[in-house]
Amino acid sequence: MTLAQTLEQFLRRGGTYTGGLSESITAYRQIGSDAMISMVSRGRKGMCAMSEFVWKRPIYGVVAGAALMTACAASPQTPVPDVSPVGPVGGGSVSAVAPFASSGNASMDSWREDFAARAVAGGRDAAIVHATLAEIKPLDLYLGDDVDIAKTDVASQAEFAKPIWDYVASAVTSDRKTRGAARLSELTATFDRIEAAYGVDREAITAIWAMETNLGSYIGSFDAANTLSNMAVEGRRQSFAESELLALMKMQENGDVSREQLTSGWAGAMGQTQFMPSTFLTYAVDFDNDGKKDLWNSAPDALASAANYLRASGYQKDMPWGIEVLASNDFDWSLADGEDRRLSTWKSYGLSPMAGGPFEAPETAYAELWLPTGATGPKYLLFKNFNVFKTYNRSDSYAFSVGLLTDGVAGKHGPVAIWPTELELLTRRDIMVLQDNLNRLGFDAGAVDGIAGRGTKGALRRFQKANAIIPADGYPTTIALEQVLSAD
Ligand SMILES: [Ca+2]
Repeated sequence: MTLAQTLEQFLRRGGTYTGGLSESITAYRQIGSDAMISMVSRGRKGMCAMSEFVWKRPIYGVVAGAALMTACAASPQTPVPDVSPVGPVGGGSVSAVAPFASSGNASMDSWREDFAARAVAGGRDAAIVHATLAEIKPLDLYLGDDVDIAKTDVASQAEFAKPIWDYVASAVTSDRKTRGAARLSELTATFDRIEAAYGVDREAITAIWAMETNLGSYIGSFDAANTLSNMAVEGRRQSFAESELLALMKMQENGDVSREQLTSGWAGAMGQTQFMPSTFLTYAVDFDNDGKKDLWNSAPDALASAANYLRASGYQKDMPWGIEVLASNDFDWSLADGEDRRLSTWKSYGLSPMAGGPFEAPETAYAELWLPTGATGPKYLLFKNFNVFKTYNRSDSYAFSVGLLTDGVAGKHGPVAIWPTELELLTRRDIMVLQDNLNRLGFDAGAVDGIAGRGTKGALRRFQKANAIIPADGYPTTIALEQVLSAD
């Protein structure tokens, strides 16, 4: 189950993020440990603006909010078509939208009056604008009372990041592999057509399907228009939410969907492969030829649409996403620096496939060396398809899990190397201290945010290299923190 799904199940059982500490603790218990890894793995660059919203919450809310961050990146994000209002079209009147009944929230009501007028001025159909926005209601998730309470000192909270091996264990389950393999064989004819049409490997599509909605078994029960309206009123992602609402209106104008069927996850991602409305407009296809682009009920439509999106993101058929590698004990781990090098170069440095035999990729292919837990855990060469997975969700842990599921549904299981579960993990406060001191020493770790993303790991790696510390793997352990603290 993905974080968004866990969160949504919690909400459906009557939970709330905003009703006070005890309920927030409930949220923490149910989703907290799943959530933190995304904060650690994603880094500043990949965090969506929603994170600013959750960072203001008390610590348990912050932990719960981390799931929001995950899910706000949990759907295709690029490219976003231009669906902004472009000014009056055809002399249409901005007062053409029928009056709305109050939503019960004054801010929501005034935003809706204004936005509906702008939507119609931009050329949207007044009746569809009205139908889209008529039933919106404030959700605690976005507009609850405690959004601005507790100017939280996140740093003071001794929360541990969830290690990547726990994330992988919950995402890459034997159940998902088994059911994914079964669905692959049931849908052989469909996948034959999809591969021929889009050039995307069926195992990768199935892995995305498994990660997003458990193979279509969990597609979300929010109303997309309502959740996006709440996001707009909350304000921090207003222009994004409004663009998506306009796309939602265009979907209806195009006759692709009816107002009633627009269910989504809590952040507005829809259907079995979790498309945002703008992504739907650009990439959704009617692959079963019934006249409807039905990503909710038609697996062929949803899977072909995902393949269409992955192709546009640069997917390379019959190429690996990643290959687990072996290296000698004296290997220079500082080469795990995010740089792409040719496979022939990596071979000349002594890397070989963990599974034995030759690398199943061309010598000229580019890959980066990735050490999810530093020098003592599994190590991977990551190829372009890994970054294509990240266009669905920018988290390394997410893309890694998609990759492992891609292999898993084909009967290949990894990683082979043992996770270093004995390593002492840093608290979020520790990571902030680490970042602050790396910055002080002139190794740019970026913002001091308690999240050990690629920027922080890169700074630590450069510090280790400059101080002849071996291994220079950039992995933030308690030992590494002590070394940084004792440096002048
Ligand atoms: Ca269809």
